Amino acid sequence: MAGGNISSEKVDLLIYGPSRPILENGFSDQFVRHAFESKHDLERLAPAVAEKIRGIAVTYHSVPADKTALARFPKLEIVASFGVGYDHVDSTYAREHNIVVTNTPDVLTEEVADVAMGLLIATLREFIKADRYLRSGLWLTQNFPLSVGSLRDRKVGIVGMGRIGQAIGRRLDASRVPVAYHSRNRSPSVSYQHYPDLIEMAKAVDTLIVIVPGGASTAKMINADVLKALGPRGVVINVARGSVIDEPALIAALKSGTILAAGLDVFANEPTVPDELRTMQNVVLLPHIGSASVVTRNAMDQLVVDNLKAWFAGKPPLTPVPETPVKGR
Ligand code: NAP
Ligand code: 8YV
Repeated sequence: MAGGNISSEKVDLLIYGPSRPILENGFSDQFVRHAFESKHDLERLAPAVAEKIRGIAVTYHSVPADKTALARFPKLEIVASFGVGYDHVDSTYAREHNIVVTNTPDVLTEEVADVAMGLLIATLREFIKADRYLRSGLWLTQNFPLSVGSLRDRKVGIVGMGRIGQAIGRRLDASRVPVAYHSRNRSPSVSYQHYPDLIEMAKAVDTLIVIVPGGASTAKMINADVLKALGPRGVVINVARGSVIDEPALIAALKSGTILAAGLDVFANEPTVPDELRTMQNVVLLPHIGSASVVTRNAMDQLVVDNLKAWFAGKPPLTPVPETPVKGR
């Protein structure tokens, strides 16, 4: 990747997606900010301004930094994306055009692992139903029914044993729950049983926690065959991307009793969630809040700003994605 110019000249930046205080106040007056909330808004960007843009902050996963969007900016050097997942950024186009892409790994790992663990327990022990039960006054007449699900008799298969998968594993270890995992490569960082074949793992466990990146290589990997292999005690927790699950197959499996329950933080067509899921009793649904605390989202925003500042100070970006490595700045 080519380096940004180290000079005192002004740098035009595009803030693409919702803006927030750290993105507004974190840049010195060396930077000229242009803010556009959505792809639709971007169409209003004057070509004379587009020609000056050298850096983009993509501030939410719902704004696609696809080829059409990126191709508007002939002088683009860096796309600093908010979030560790960057399946909404065309990193292949970026690599081919000498544009570096950065994401925000690590700063959200423990937060997302907390949510995965909370979602697992809430799903198994039916916290949401129990809360509704109490509020409705039903507790005054009889105790809440015992939950069929429990963490105590489970074996969890983690799908994806990267940064967040390992943090989820640590939480399951502390809870004394046996763990196995599926990924394409064995991880040298863990000693859990590795299953290169997802169906084989689904047969061997009764719970899947899904935490792989989105994109073509993981699209609909949790399909009807995997759900059938998981079996009638099966529970699926998805904190990865909606694209990773075949959503109609999941709905059918939940309806027919092919699996027991699901806890979902992500959906195929966010923020629209199928009515069938919204009316089911054996699911817990969260509006993509894996990293959504003030402290963690601020750390993610700060890393977006720091990547851009490092680049335009002539230094290597802090967290380039593997597709666009930066060497020797
Ligand atoms: P990471 O460190 O890059 O780990 C990714 C893991 O997935 C690795 O173990 C990788 O192993 C595995 N993997 C990748 N492609 C695979 C494939 N085709 N089949 C099987 N395994 C595959 O990423 P991370 O930091 O843990 O984050 C993981 C993902 O979580 C992000 O990309 C994002 O989509 C999602 N996420 C969601 C939220 C939320 O709010 N719900 C928050 C943060 C992150 P191999 O390469 O060996 O296969
Ligand atoms: C963010 C996420 O909510 O980091 C990710 O991959 O999914 C979440 O932390 C999302 O990226 C916001 O755009």
